[in-house]
Amino acid sequence: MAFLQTAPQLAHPWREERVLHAWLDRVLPAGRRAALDADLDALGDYALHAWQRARTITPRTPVLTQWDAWGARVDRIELTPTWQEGAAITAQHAVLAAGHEASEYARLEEFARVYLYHVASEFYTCPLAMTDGAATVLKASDNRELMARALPHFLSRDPATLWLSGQWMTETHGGSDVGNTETVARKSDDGQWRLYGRKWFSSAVVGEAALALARPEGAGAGSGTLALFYVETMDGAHRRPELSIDRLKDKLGTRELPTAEIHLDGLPAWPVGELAHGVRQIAPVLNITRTWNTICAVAHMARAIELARDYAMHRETFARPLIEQPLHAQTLADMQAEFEGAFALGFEVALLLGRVEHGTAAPHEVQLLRLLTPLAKLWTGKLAVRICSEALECFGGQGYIEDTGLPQLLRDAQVYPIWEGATNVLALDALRTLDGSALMALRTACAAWNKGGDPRAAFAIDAALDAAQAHLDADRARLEAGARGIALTLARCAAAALLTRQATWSQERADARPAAALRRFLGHGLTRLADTEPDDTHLLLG
Ligand code: MFK
Repeated sequence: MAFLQTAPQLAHPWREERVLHAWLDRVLPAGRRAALDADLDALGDYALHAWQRARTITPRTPVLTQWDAWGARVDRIELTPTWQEGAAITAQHAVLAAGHEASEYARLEEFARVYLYHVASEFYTCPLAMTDGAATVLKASDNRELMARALPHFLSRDPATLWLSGQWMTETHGGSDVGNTETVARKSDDGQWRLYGRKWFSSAVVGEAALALARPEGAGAGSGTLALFYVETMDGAHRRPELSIDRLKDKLGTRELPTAEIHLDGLPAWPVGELAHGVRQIAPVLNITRTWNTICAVAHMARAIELARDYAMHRETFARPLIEQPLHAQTLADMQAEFEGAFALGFEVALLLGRVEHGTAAPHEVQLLRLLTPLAKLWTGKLAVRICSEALECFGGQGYIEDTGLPQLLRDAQVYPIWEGATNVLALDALRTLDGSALMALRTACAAWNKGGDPRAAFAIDAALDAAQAHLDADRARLEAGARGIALTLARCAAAALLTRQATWSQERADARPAAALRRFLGHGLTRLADTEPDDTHLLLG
C-alpha cells in the first residue's frame, strides 16, 4: 500500500484552547468565568462535530424556489443542515442574548461564544450580527412599541420564538456611499408607511425582520434625508407578498449563507425614530456588526493556524516532521504572533463595548471604543486573508484541494475585508473619529496596558504613535491617502500594548508564550505609514 498522509485533526476548540482561556481567566470574576464554561464547552463540541461532519458529507448550498408547481410566487429558500440548526444552537447557548445581559462583561461573554460558534456556523453569524445590531438600535431608540414587539424575539432563548433581523442598506448605487439610496418610503392613505425599491445585498432574507434605509417621498437628495425603518418579512407562515426575492448571489465564499437581491413593493414599514438622519440612527448596527466581523475574522485565523500546526506535527518532509523544519516553524510562529495581537485587540473591543453600554467605562474609553472598532475591523479583516492564504500554503498542494476543507477557509476569509465596510471605508471612518483627544485616549490606554511590562514595547509603541500623529497634520487629500497606513499603525500599537499586558499577567503564572508572541509581534514592526506623494500617485495611475 502506498503512503497515506493523515488529514489534519482539529483539537477541541474550547478544551484544548489556550488564548481565549487565558484572556477570560484574566478579565472575568471567578463566578462569571465558571458560569460561562458549560456554554463554551458545548459550543466547542458543536464546532468539532461540524468540522468532522463537513469532511464526510457533500457540501450543500441554499436553494431558492421562486414559483410553486401551480404558478404561485413562493420564494422559498431551502437552507443547509447547519443553518437549520442555527436557531437552536443560538438560543440554547445564548449566543445573542448573553450580550444584552445587565453586566459590563456581557459583550465579552457574548463574543467568547461567537468565537467558538462562528466557523462551525457556516456564517449563520452574519444574520446574528445584524440581529444584534438591530436589537442595539432599538434599545437606543425611544420607540417603546418596536422595542416591545421585536426585542423579546431578537434576544430569545427559545428557538421557536427567535427572530433574525436583516440590515437592508446596500443598493446598486449605494454601497459604501449609502447617500445614493433609491428606496422610497411612501405613506399610504391609511397612514401606513410602505417601502418601494431594490436592496442589493440582503444576507438575512430568511429572517423575520429588518432595519432598512429609505428616502421618505419628497425628501431631498443625500444621506441626511434618509430615514430608518423597521420592517417584518412574514405574514404568519408566508413571506409577505410585497417582498420578492430576485435571486441568491453566486459568491466567492460564504456560499452556505443565502445572500439575496430583493425587491420591495409596498412592504409595510415603521419609522424607528425621526424621519431623517437614518445613517446616524443605523450607525450602532455598523459598529456592532463590525465587532462581529472582527471576532469572526480572529476565529477564522485560529482555525487555519490550528489545522496548519496539527499538520506540521504529523507531516514528515526531509526525514523529520515539518514542525522541526526551522523555516516552517518560523512561518507558523509568525502567524501565531500576529493572530495573538489580533485576538487581543478584538476582545478588548468586545470588553470595552460592554463597559460603555453598561455605563462603567471611563470617558476616554468611550472615545477609545469608537476609534478601536473600525481599526480592529479593518486590520483583522486583512490579516485573516493573509493568514488563511499562508495556512493553505503550509499544506502544499493539498491546501489547494477542495474536499480537504482548506480552500473554503481562504474563500470565506475574503469576506472580512468587504463585509460591513471595505478597508478604505473603515480607515476613513477611523479618521472621522481621530482628533487630538481620540489619539490622547489611545495613548492613555496604551500607557495603562503597558504598565509594568517590557520597556522595549513601551518605547516602540510611543515611537509608532508619534509617527502616526505626525501624519495627521497633512492636508485633507494626503490625510485621506494615508488613512489606511495610519489606521494599521494605530491598530498595531494598541495590539502591542494589549499583548504586553497579557504577557505580564501570564509571566506571573509561569506562561512565557504571550511574551514570546509580543516579542515576535514587535519584531514585525508597528509602523505601516504610507508614502502619500500625490504626484507619484498620479504618475503611477496615468
Ligand atoms: C457575512 C457574509 C456577507 C456576504 C457578503 C457581503 C458583502 C457585503 C455586503 C454589504 O453590503 S455589508 C454593508 C456594508 N456597508 C457598510 O458598511 C457601509 C459602508 N459605508 C460607511 O460606513 C460610510 O462611512 C457611511 C455609510 C456611514 C457614510 O454615510 P454618510 O451619511 O455619507 O456619512 P456621514 O455624513 O459622515 O455620517 C452620517 C452620520 O453618521 C454622522 O453623524 P451626525 O449626523 O451626527 O453628524 C456620522 O458621525 C455618523 N456615523 C457614520 N459612521 C458612524 C457614525 N456614527 C457612529 N459610528 C459610525 N461607524
